[in-house]
Amino acid sequence: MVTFPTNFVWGAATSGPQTEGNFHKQHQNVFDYWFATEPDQFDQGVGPDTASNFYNDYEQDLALMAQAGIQGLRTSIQWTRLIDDFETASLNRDGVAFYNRVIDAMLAHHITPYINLHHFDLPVELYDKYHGWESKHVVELFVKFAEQCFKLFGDRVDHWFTFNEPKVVVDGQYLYGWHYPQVIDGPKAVQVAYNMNLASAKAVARFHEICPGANKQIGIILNLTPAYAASDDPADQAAAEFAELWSNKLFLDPAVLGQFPQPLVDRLAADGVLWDATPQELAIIAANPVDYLGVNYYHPFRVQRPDISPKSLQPWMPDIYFKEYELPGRIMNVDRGWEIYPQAMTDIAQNIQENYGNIPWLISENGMGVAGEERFMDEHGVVQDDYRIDFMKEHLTALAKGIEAGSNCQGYFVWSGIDCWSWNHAYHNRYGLIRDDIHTQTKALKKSAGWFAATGRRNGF
Ligand code: BGP
Repeated sequence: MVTFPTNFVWGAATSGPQTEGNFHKQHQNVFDYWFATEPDQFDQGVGPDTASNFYNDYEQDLALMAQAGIQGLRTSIQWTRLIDDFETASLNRDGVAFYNRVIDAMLAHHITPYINLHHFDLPVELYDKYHGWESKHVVELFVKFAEQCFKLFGDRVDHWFTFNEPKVVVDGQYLYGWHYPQVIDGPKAVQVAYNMNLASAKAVARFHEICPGANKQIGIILNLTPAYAASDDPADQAAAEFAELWSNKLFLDPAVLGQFPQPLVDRLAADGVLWDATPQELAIIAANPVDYLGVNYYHPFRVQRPDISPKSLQPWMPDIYFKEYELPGRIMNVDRGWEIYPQAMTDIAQNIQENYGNIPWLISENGMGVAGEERFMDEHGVVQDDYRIDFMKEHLTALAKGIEAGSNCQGYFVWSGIDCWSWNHAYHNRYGLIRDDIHTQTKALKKSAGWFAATGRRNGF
């Protein structure tokens, strides 16, 4: 049997923009705007405008999650729902009432809230006016929004996160164009990374002032993916070293250790693209490490030497130092196009234990997205998702090894509780323990929900 420590939290993760729907929302975030202006690139017609209808269905959805044994729910507050005026952070009454209802309903269902403040969902207005995360003014506006959240909900919410996967904002919105506003600019992406680190540290500082108390904690959610080198060849090793700095340590080091990794700073400075930082800001980052970490893990990062020379790519892009490749013979989640490699769970656990002071952490996302799940429905309409159960078992087994070795992992949050909207793939791949029929908005437990509940009760499998 694979067992977990007492008090290990069996949870689920989701986000506001991917579940709520736009109902009564005053402002658009970048994804609302993108979907409204370019709907053709998303299939199935259902977008963040409707999503999984959580705004209307939250009571029923939370009841189903409780049945699925979900003890903690990580979701997010949408900046564009809670706030009316971004400059003053004045409150939107309907937004305040909605999040109050949701948090109270979670507590009534004995589901512990874990609240995140930013899940890729920059208000589009702040991009139009200030170029979003490129601007330090937006850092200040984010902190004002965070303060409102802490004041409004800090009495009932003990566990907070500043950002979900800020590296995906850097990559998706400012470097490779996967996400709106599709800025493709290496030096700007470097500044965005710095500004988001600064915003996180400033929010951490305000949190501790507004919500003192040993039971109150705030962290950041990072998609930590060990960079595995293609070979022992020094060129591949150097590529993996840079990839590790750029993809993981860029956020992990400032958040936990209070400083940026020096080799990365040196490299960016030598390339003439180092961020604009002041000593005062660096002191804020140094003084405000997170209390705990959320780690999202889906797939490994396989890297090899780049096939372009550093001088050939102008303007600067990080890709001059490494190239992602596909490991021959790897096992794939074909629908999502991601390699399945559970061993990384053990490696991540070990890294946090050995290099980051064994800070408390949890898996804040892990899961399997599968297309066409109707294929696996039995005669009672229950999706027989044994593949998802196997995926969770394999990853949990690898995680348990890291915990046995002493890593301070305190929970596993599956992505996701209920099928939800995805940034580039809409409802194509389904991740939920609970199915959402997006045409009727009826929700039903999948087989994996029963397995998850039983695993939580036994604290293992
Ligand atoms: C993570 C995001 C989630 C979720 C998940 C699954 O990066 O934090 O919001 O979307 O990935 O990925 P996708 O939706 O792209 O299949």
